[in-house]
Amino acid sequence: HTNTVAQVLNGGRIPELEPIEKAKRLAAFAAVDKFVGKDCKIIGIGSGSTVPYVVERIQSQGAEVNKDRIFLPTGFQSKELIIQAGLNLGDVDQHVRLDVTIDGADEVDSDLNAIKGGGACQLREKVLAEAADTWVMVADYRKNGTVLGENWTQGIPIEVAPFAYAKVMYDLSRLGSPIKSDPSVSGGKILTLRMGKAKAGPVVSDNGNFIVDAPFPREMMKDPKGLLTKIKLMTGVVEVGLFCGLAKAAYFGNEDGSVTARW
Ligand code: ABF
Repeated sequence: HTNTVAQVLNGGRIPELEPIEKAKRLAAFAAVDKFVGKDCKIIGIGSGSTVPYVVERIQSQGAEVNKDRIFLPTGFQSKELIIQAGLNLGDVDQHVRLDVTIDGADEVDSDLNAIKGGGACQLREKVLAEAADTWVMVADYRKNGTVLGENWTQGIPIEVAPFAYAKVMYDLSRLGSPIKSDPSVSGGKILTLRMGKAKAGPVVSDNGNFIVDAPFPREMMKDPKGLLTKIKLMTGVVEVGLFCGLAKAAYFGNEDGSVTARW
C-alpha cells in the first residue's frame, strides 16, 4: 500500500476536509487529470496548501507510471512533499525544460495574471513556470478575481537582496506604494518588510533573501505587466511575485463541489 500524501501529512489518518480544503482538492484533481498525462515525465511541483492535493492525485496514477518521472520542487516544502510521497526528486539545473508545472496562487485576475509569493517562494516558482511547456494554477474560489490586489494579499511580494531592502523600499514608495494608509489602495495596505511570526526578524526566503510586500493603487494594479517591468528594473530586486502571461489555465474549486476552469 502507498499512503496518499494527505494521509502521510495527517499521521496516517484520512482527514475530514473543510469546505475550503475540499475546493482546493477538487481544483488540484481536475488540473492533474487534464494536464498530467502518462507522457509527462518532468513535472514541477509548486508551493502552498493546494499543492499537496496535486501530489496526492499524481500518486494515485500509480507507482508504475511514476517510476519513470522526475519531480522538481519550487521550494523546501514541495521538496519534502516529493520525498515523502516517494517520488523521484530532481532539480532545474538537471532539467531546464519541464512538461508541466502545477502551482498555487494568491490572487488570479481575469487575464490569468497572478500574485504569488505568499509563501516567499516566487523566485523558484517563476523559474519552474517559465521552464515548463505548460503552467497551470490551482486554487479555491477565493483566489478567482478580476483585478489583482483587491483582497487577500498584503501587496505584491518582492524578493530582495537583504542589504538592499531599504533602497528597494524607497524605490517602491517613489513608484507609488504607500508608506501610510491611502484610500486609492485596497484595504489601506502599506509597504512592508515581511517579518517572521514572532516579529523578531525578517522572513528569509529559501534563497537567503528578504521579502517586501508592496501594495499599489487600484489604477496601477490594472496593468500588472507594466508594474512588473518597472519593479523588476529596480536594482536589488531578485524577483517579483507578479506572474503575467505565463498560465495556460487556472482551476478553481467551488463551494458547491464544481470546478471553474479558465484559460
Ligand atoms: C504558493 O503558495 C504561492 O505562490 C502562493 O503564495 C501560495 C498559494 O497557497 P495556497 O495554495 O495555500 O493558497 O503557490
